[in-house]
Amino acid sequence: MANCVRIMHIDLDAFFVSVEQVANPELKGKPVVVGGRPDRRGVVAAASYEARTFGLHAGMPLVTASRLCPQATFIEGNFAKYRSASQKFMAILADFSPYLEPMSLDEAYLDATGFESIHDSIRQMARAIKQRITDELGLCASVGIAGCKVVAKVASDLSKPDGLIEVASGNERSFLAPLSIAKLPGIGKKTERVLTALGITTIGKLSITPLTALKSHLGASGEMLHRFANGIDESKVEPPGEAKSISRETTFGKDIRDRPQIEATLRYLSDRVSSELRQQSKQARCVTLKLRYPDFTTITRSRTLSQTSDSDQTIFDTGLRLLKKALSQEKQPIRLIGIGVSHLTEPSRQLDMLDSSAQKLGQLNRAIDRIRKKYGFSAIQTGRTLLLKDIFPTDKNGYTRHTPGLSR
Ligand code: TTP
Ligand code: MG
Repeated sequence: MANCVRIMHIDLDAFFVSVEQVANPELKGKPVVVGGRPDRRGVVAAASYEARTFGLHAGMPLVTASRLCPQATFIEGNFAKYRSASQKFMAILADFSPYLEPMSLDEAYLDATGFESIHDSIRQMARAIKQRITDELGLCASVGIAGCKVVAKVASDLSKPDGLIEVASGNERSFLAPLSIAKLPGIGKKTERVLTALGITTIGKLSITPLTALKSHLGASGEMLHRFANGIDESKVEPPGEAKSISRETTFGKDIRDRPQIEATLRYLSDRVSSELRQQSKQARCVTLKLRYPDFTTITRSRTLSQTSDSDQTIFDTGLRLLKKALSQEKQPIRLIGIGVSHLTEPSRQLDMLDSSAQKLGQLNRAIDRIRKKYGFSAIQTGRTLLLKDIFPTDKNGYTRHTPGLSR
C-alpha cells in the first residue's frame, strides 16, 4: 500500500521568552516579555504563556503590556542568542528528515511520509522530536501532523503549548470545520472583517461558500482560502534554497514627519540591506518599502529594478522614490519604516563588464564593506545618515535602533 502523505509542522512555544528562561530559570512560570523596556516605544516580540493570561501578545505596544501586566519581567532581547538556539533546533529536525523547510527561526515543516517504518508511527516520531528538543535545548515544541502543510500548521497552533495533534488522513475538512476563520493561515484582520460581515465565521462555513462569491469579495486570495478551508494544500515541503528576501526596519522613538530624518533612516536601512546582499553574493530585482502609521496601518510598496543590483545607491534611490510617492499620498506621521529586497539572483558578471560605471560602483561598495568589517558599520556613512546621530544611539555595529538587542 502506498504511504499517505504525512506533513509535520513544528513550532517552538514562546520562543524568545523560553530561551531567556533557559538562561535564567528564575523566570520560569512567570509573566515574561521580550521586546524592550516598558518605558520605551516598540512592541512585544514574545510573551510567556503566563503573560498571555493577562491579555499580552506579540505586536502589542510595550506601554500597553506594562499597563495590563506591570509585574511582568521585560527583557530587551538578544537576537544572536535566538539565532543560535534556532540553528540547534533546526539541526535536531534535520537529524529526523532531510525533507525540512524552515519557515522562521522557531518554525519548520517536515515531510515525514514513509517514516513510520523507522519510528513505529509518525506520532511516535513527533514525540521523539519533542523529547530531543527538551533534553538538548530545554525548550518546548508543539507539533501538528496532517496530510498537508496548512492543516499541519493549524494543528500545531491549536495544540499549544507543549502539544501534539495528529489529524488522521481524510479527516482534514472535519478537523477544520468548527474552528474560527481566524485560525486559518492567510486570514488576517482585514479578511476576517470581510468574511464576518458576510456571516462567515467558521472554517466550515468558508469551505461551503461558493468560490465565485469568495472571489468577488476577496479577489485572487479567495481561491486559495477556499482550498485551505477544504483541507487542500498541494504545496510541497521545500528544503531551503537560499534567502528569498532581505529586509531591515525600525520603529522611531516618536512618530515623525521630519523628511530629512525619515530619508536618513531609509538611507541607513538601505545600506544595511545592500551590505547583507553583498555578503550573500546576491543581487536583487525588487525593492519594497514598508511604512507604518501611528494608527498601526501598514503599507508596502514595491518596484522592480530594470537591472538587478546590490548597490547601496540603487536600493536607496528606489526606496526613496517609493517613499516620496507614499508621503505625497498620506499625511500622517511615520511610526515605522522598513526596506527590503527580493527576487534575489546570482550576480551577472556580463552586465558588470559591459557597464563600467556599475563596475566602479561595485568596487566602491566592496571597499566600503571591507572597511566596515574591520572598523564597524558606523565607520563609513553617507552624509545623509549622520543626521541619525540625533535620534539613535550608536555603537561599533551601527545605530542601535529601537530594540537594541534585536537590531541587526
Ligand atoms: P511565534 O512562533 O509566532 O511566537 P512564539 O514562539 O513567541 O509563541 P508561540 O509559538 O508559542 O505562540 O514567533 C517566534 C518568535 O518570533 C517569537 O518568540 C518572537 C519573534 N516574533 C517577533 O519578534 N515579533 C512578532 O510579531 C512575532 C509574532 C514573533
Ligand atoms: Mg513559536
